[in-house]
Amino acid sequence: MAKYKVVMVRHGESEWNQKNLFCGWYDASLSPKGEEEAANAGKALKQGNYKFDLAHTSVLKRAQNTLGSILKELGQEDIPISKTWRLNERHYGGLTGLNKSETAAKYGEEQVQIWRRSFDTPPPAMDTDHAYYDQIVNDPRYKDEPSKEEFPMFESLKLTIQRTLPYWNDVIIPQLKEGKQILIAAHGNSLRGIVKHLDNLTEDQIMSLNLPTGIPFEYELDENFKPVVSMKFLGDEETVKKAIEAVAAQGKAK
Ligand code: DG2
Repeated sequence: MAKYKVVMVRHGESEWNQKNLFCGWYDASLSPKGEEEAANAGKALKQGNYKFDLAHTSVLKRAQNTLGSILKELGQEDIPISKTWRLNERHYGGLTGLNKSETAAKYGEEQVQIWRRSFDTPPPAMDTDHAYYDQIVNDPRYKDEPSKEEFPMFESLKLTIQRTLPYWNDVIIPQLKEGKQILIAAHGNSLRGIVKHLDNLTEDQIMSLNLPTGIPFEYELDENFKPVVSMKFLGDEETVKKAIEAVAAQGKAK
């Protein structure tokens, strides 16, 4: 029987999703379509009568603004919001800022699929002369954490999970145990990490999972935090399917 519920959402389309650029820790804004997706996510949750006590998000504005928009639609803007780098998108290393299709044309679709979806093959590291190195490394939002030792220059999904899961286990689980209704607004890969953990997916199974932008999904969990209902999207099946296919296709050479 389900004892806990948690709702998660990948942010609405960002300007860099729209341009099909590897984004990672670059702090892209929502595109107009992404803003609309975020508002629609809020409307869908409102229609479903969702009420939240607490929300969690990353330190990146595409996730924070999606959350803000959802809470505004819900009329629940005053709930406490925790922001953590542990929910950030995976760090796309040297690929940050490159166009996914152009990268596929240059290195092959198979290589891009490995960089995007393999479990433990990381993208190339972000060198100190990378166009976005200074902007990311010296961003004041990271002045306290992550520590210099923890600060990534690239992340595979495996490495992303290693820094996201402690937050799930040490912060979110205790709040669920207290009976809190929780909403998490984060990113394609930080959420894929949580999904892999919850559904106990194999490395192969997680490779084919793509999360659509701006469509909330719910988990119902038993007393051991095992899913009773997995990834129930709040959207019609056809729309969700198309949105998932669109994400998968981003790594195709044109
Ligand atoms: C995308 C995910 O992250 O890209 O960093 O480019 O969720 O923050 O838009 P998000 C990025 P893919 O792994 O789907 O290529």
